[in-house]
Amino acid sequence: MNAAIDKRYVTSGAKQGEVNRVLQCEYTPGGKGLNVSKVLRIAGADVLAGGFTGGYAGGYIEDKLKEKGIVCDFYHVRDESRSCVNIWDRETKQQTEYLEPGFTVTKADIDGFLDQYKKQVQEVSLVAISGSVPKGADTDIYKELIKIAKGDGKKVILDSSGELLKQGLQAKPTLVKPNIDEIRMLTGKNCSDIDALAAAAKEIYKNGIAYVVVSLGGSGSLLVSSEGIFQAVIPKVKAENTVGCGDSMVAGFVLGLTEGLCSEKLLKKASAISVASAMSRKTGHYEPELMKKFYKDIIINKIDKEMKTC
Ligand code: TA6
Repeated sequence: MNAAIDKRYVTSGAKQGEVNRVLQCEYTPGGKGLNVSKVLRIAGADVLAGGFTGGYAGGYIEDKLKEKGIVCDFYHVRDESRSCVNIWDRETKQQTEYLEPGFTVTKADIDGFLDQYKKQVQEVSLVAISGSVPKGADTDIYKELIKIAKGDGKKVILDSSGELLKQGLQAKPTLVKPNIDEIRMLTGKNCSDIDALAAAAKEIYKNGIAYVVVSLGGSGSLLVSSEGIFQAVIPKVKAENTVGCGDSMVAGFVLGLTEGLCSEKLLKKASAISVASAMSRKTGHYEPELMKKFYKDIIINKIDKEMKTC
């Protein structure tokens, strides 16, 4: 719902309080949902992108998406769409992000978006909901979007955080991908080791979420489903740009659920796309050849016996 222009800066020895010249910069359509959309297009999927865009920035975002063959059906507002800055400093080898909150939407904007969304849900096979929302949207908005999509018989993937995630879970999306901090917030458990993490994810699964994925960054990820608990062990790679890797993983889950893959293959596919995207300097991008290569290197361990369906 909160499209952005992602601006990737390369600096060298940038210092707070000083004038720093950017060595390289790259602009791409961003915001988690649009990174998911871009990765899906590379995989050859048909994608419809919705949410809010505004002003000249919004026009730039949509033009760039259309160049990639992504169907755009955004609700337009007058204010300018936001920018999200991702700075890679060559000297410190540090990556720093500045995420603007974006414009404020009114109740009329939300109602107009919902009318559009209800029609969009009828046209698609699966709904992926990712990232933050503009100011003015209530924290139960994702819960409402999930209810509408499920009411139309569509699978829903939710990748968000805080109250948006917590309230979204009440509508029982098909798949959620909390990180460790989010799963700690949701369950109140410390999740100090993989077994504790699996137990916490299982708790969310038992509340009616068919697939619970916990991203562990460089240590891979965990998936809990009715088929059991699986851990993906990923190869050590020299990442070029990790921004958007979680979004690439969501795109992998969209593809895998649409193909009807079993949990093991679903996690393997999503992990391979995520690792391949970390090797790309561009945000929300991966090379299919690299994904095929990594697919073979990813090990999926089943760490629990058959589980009863919830
Ligand atoms: O996950 C990476 C990223 O999508 C960046 O590309 C940047 O757009 C940011 O997250 C936006 O996050 P948000 O949750 O505000 O959509």
